[in-house]
Amino acid sequence: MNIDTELQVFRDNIEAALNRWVPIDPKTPGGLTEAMRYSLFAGGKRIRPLMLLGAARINAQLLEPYPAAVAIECIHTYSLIHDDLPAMDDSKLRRGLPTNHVKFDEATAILAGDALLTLAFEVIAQAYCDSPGIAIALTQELGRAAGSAQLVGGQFRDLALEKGESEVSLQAINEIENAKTGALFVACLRMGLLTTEYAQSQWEVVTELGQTFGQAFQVIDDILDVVGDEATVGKSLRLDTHNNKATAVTEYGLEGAYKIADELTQKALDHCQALGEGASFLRYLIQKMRKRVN
Ligand code: GRG
Repeated sequence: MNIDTELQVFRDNIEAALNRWVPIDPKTPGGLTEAMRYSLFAGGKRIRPLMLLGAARINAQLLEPYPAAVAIECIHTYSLIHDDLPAMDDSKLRRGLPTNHVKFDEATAILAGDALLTLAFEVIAQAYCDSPGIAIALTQELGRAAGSAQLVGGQFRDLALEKGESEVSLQAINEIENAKTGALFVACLRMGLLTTEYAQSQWEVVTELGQTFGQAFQVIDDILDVVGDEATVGKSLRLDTHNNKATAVTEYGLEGAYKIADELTQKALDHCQALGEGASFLRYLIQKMRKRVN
């Protein structure tokens, strides 16, 4: 199978798995189901589940990776719904559509996010219950990456910076971006590995790879915030400028930011080298993301 076909197969399977699992319980109120699925199927790139599947194909497969991929996309979508709320970024556009709270209302958006966050852990518990050791390890990875020291903690620190409650520095910004973006990227790769017969040395490599790829992804996000148009990128832009946020672009200029994105992309590709031929899909994904326009 060529790699473009493989991407399409992965994408189709991710959509089918999301359809199957969300929501897990048919007793979920109709309005809540609608709000959860509205953001989940609004046309995201599915980069995190694709990374997980990319890591899951490095070694011989032990367990089906798709439920873990569903869990990660649920967490990511919840974080976007909550990030867009008036109390946070107050964004009107996401994935090319009105944000969840604009389409429904604020309370519904909060609850849809809460339900997706909770569902992620239920999916893992249910799908991997016959392999409790792996289920626990997957839960730990996801909980850590989504929790108070990483995703939520990074968001908290970001808001504190915006409110002027803490000192802006490049180091603080890098730490926040690693927490908000990098930690989940690392978790995707580790969770993918956990569904395979992996070697400990690979665990260290994917950790470095996830961090580096997360940084590259973030710098490209900063660039798109400046050079992109909302119709193509599909979300509210110029928020960084509006919020006076220090980014790779404000610190190093556009040209400097492109150079950093290239360097980080190359570093991520170098990490893939250590994972051998099995990492060819991850290499492809990293190259594709460098050229992304949304
Ligand atoms: C509210 C707990 C909480 C966390 C919010 C993820 C996040 C933290 C904020 C989103 C804002 C942002 C610009 C984050 C950094 C980059 C990023 C995660 C972009 C969105 O991810 P994509 O590009 O989105 O993968 P799609 O829509 O393609 O899934």
